Amino acid sequence: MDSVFANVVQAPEDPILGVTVAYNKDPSPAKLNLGVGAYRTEEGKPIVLNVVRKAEQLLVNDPSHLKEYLPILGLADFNKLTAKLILGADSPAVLENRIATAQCLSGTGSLRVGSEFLARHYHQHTIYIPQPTWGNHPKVFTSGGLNVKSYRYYDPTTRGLDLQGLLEDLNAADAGSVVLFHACAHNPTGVDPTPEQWEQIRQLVRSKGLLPFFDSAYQGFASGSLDEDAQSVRMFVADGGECFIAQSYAKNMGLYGERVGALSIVCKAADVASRVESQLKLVVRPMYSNPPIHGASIVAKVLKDKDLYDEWTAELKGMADRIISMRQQLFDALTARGTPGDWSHIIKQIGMFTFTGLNAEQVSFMRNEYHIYMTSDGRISMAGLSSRTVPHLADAIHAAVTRVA
Ligand code: PGU
Repeated sequence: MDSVFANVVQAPEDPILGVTVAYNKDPSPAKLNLGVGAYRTEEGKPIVLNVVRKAEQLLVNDPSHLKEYLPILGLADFNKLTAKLILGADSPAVLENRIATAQCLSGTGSLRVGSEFLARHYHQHTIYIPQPTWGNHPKVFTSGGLNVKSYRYYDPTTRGLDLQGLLEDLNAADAGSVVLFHACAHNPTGVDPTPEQWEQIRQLVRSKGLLPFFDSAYQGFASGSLDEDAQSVRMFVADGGECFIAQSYAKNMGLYGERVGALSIVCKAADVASRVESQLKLVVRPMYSNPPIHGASIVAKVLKDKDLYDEWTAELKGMADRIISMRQQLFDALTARGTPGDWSHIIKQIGMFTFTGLNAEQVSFMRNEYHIYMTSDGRISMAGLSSRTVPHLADAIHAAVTRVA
């Protein structure tokens, strides 16, 4: 008897996580995984932050720390502190209790819960996402019940922001549309608007009555400063208008597998926020009932304790600085090899990734000949690179550019 699933077709691997699957199968000792955005040390190893180890030790030693179910929207302390982290402790929205926050399954889960909430309670079901963007965005929002459209963002000829295109597209968007922005360190391009450009965008968004949805997956990872990387979001919240924010602690606290993040909905009034919060519970309860306790407890410990917080920001700055130094080293290595083309975007781009401009053929050449793995759009994770591996990558890029059209 045939299986009742005999007609199920083989699905393709995920464009980002599938790179790791292919990398793991490669027996070459020279292999290098620059696909997934996950931090590696100078030794090329994953890392658990010291401050996270300390917080975990404190939790283990605390007999009052239990494994009970959390409330539907998660750990209350965690939610308060997480909203403060992105908005600033002195934010009027925080002080006036105008924020509904749900602890969610990292950044992805926060985006998904936000999407489901919008599909149920917001009159406009269209969300505009930048072109290009993180590959999972269209899938999350479509699965979450929204219609996805895109706005121009990146200009490949200048390797910079297409501000004109962005403003034109948002100006032409249907009234009330939701607009997704990367709070900082745009993935995959590494191109962020300047503060002046953000201000222009903000004015257009508000004058058209669009609803901003910020994806903040890299706070502190771009500049090394948590406050600086939150400026775009704070600018939009300062005008008193409403917005959605999805936050992740995957990168900035290295809690990837703990799946810890939050969705905050900033409202115009406290009573609205409280009703919104009540409805968020109805979204979450049938999806996963309530979020996991461990990761959120770590984060709450770190954010509550001044010493732990200071230690965290120092470790975070260390990671951001190492990535920035990798940019310089790769740029210098290509310059030393006389690799054809202008590579200054490597040092200009912001955050975890360099959007190299390498095409899909060059990417597959580098995989086949050099065992270097990256996403097919030519994005490389600078955090996966180290001083030891820069020459290998520079050799591979040089060969790809000179030998593959
Ligand atoms: N939003 C953006 C812009 C991201 O880049 C990522 C992760 C997320 C959200 C989701 O992160 P969480 O782990 O759910 O908090 N992007 C990385 C990690 C791999 C992946 O695709 O999930 C990346 O390499 O693009």
